[in-house]
Amino acid sequence: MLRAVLLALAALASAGALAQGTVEVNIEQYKFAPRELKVKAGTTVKWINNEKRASHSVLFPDEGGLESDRMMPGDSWQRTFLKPGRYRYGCGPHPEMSGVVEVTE
Ligand SMILES: [Cu+2]
Repeated sequence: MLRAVLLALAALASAGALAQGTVEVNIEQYKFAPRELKVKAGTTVKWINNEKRASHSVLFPDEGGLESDRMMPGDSWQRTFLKPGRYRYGCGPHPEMSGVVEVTE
């Protein structure tokens, strides 16, 4: 019983942290919106593919090509940024797409 209550509390706490610390980037019409994002260190950025058909990824060329799985319409992917810096990114299959996450202290 106590264990169940503790688990419920832990779930609530993590849900609260998520709601506070997550910023969404919408992917639609082959664009990331907002294209430039400024967040504090520790923030999670969640990319959501809102296309009708196209699939996309999130690719960080400055970090050895770190890339998300391919996101089908309706899929999302998230990354938590712990270190301040300017993180340029693009889309694997569509080099014309680009965005930036600027992480401050
Ligand atoms: Cu794309």
